[in-house]
Amino acid sequence: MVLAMQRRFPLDNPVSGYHAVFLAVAGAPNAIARKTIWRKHVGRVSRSVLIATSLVAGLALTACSSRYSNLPATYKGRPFEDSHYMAGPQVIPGRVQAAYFDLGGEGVAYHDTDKVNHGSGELNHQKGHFEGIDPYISHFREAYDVDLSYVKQSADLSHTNYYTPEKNQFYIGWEEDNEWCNYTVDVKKAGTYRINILYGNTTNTIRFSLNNEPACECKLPMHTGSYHIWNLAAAAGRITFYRTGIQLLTLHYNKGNNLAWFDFILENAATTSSR
Ligand SMILES: [Ca+2]
Repeated sequence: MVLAMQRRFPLDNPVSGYHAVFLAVAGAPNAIARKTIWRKHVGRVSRSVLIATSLVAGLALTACSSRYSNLPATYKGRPFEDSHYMAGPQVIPGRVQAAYFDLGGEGVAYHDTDKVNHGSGELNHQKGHFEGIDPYISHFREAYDVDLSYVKQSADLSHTNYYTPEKNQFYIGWEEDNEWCNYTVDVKKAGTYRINILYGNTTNTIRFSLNNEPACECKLPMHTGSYHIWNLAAAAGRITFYRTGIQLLTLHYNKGNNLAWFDFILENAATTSSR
């Protein structure tokens, strides 16, 4: 239990750091050892402050660990976060951003065919693709294998779209068959949802699995004529979340599209739900 929590919340986190010190002090063989550990890691703070802080930290860690207990036991990924996005798991009902796939790397949070990020890490370093744009946007997650870019005035908004995306909207592209991305999501209402998808280019079928079980097939209904001509696939598919709480949603996709976001719209709420 403790090891599992420490893996999920590394020791550079002050909350888990205090908790780890508390555990070390509690496990020390004698008073001298306890005092040494205490002073080494915490300094000359009062024992009551240390105990109170550690108890709070322990309770917080237990609550977080419990919150994530619905994820498949073997899953080692965690929700996306960075210096700009700190909202935690994406919420359903609501919009799941394709580019906010989980942290954890190849084979854990995603599968991508090659090690290059052909958008943020390649195309967007070329002239005409980054000037005047916040580097956070033009080079978003460029160190990741999953190929990402953003909606540009020149490429995406200088013509008529079937559905106009927002400027600077992130999307995943350069897709290949059998690639996938994981999203740790927070389902607030159990029930059946329809999924609207913002996409570009070809007709296609994409799939979602839920907690590693097949859950939904979505149809992208028409060829838009270009990766940069965008369309809304309304009610592209339907998915049922049988319970509320933190769950693992996996997007399985194929060659031929840009994918920006997925709107999960509740159609029929479940009469009962459980965590
Ligand atoms: Ca790639």
